[in-house]
Amino acid sequence: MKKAFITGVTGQDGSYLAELLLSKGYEVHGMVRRSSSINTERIDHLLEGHSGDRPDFVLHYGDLADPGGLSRLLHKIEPSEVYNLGAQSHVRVSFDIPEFTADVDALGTMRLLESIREVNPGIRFYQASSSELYGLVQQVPQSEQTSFYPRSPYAVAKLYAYWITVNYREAYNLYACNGILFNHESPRRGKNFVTRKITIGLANLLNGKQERLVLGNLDAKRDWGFAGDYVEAMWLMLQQEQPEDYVIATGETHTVREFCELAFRHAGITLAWTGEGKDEKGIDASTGRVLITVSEQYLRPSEVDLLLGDPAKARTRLGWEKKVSFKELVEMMVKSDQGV
Ligand code: NDP
Ligand code: GDR
Repeated sequence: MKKAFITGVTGQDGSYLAELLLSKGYEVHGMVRRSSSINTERIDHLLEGHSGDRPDFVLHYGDLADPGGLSRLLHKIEPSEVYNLGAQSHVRVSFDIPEFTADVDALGTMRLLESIREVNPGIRFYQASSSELYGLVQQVPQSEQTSFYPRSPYAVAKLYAYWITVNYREAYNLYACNGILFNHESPRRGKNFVTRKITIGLANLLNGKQERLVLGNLDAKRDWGFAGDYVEAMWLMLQQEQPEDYVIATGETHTVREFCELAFRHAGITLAWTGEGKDEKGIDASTGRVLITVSEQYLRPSEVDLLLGDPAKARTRLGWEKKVSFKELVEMMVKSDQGV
């Protein structure tokens, strides 16, 4: 039986990856951070009916800031594959906690690679790299050949993690891969990322729990896919003959404004826009009610304006294709937050 170790198992991607690997017959070990309130809601369903004890799905306390603990876990678990999904993953928040972000996202990756080198260099390693590496737009669509220009403490930390993964592959011959994943969303997306904020906000507006949805930059363009599709690519990257880096994206880009329009349309509301910049408002075209406003508090000191990925290498080499379209993704999230 293959054994996998996942950092960030309590996050959006960790939960989908754990499901995928369990369905493939893996023994899955997940690392959980200690927190004052229980943080396993995305994976609790995997433990249901097992009296909290499932032999093929085991959780361990640990933290990417704690190198001794990482080594002890690798010794104890003896995994054949390690997926490093753990991170302070919010770009806006990284401007508020840059050192913590660098410690966990950059040095945490190096600590895990060091543990692999020390415990078992035969372990296959996946690093959760990000389209945020591209940052300031230099070329579209962005591919494995596009140069990087990170625009946030998060992206700079992920740049270190990207290169330390490449370096350990070249220096120590580790099977280590970067998945350069573009934004991917789901009903399990963290509530303060823009897509989920919109679909939850819409549900709250409809049932009267919220007056307005307050957003930041409506013009940012993102290549949004479905997280369930993207974890398959992570697994595929570790099943190849040679370790390589791959872009995973849909090849389509949409503005935050378009995401709002589509989400509200699913609820029968046609949005119209009035005003400009911070005075812009999204109104219900049939009633004139203001539903969306803009606040500077959600703008970033430096923004990434346009992300659009070219997944050609993943398609030809991994046989990977997205299954869920943008429209289906928005509908899935809207329905889920409305309890439909
Ligand atoms: P989430 O924010 O949903 O999950 C992040 C996970 O990391 C959580 O399990 C969190 O634990 C854990 N974590 C945070 N700090 C630490 C730490 N110090 N030690 C160990 N674990 C920690 O992110 P996603 O699932 O969306 O993303 C997974 C990874 O992929 C991240 O590295 C992210 O940066 C990267 N990525 C994500 C993309 C996306 O669009 N979703 C695109 C490209 C890259 P807790 O639950 O306790 O907070
Ligand atoms: P991103 O995702 O920064 O791309 O990082 P996020 O959903 O936070 O922002 C996407 C775009 O929407 C704009 N925006 C807002 N964003 C948030 N969070 N809240 C708002 O109110 C709002 N209004 C407008 C942002 O300015 C931005 O342009 C995600 C994370 O998952 C990273 O970990 C990952 O590496 C990248 O995707 C790829």
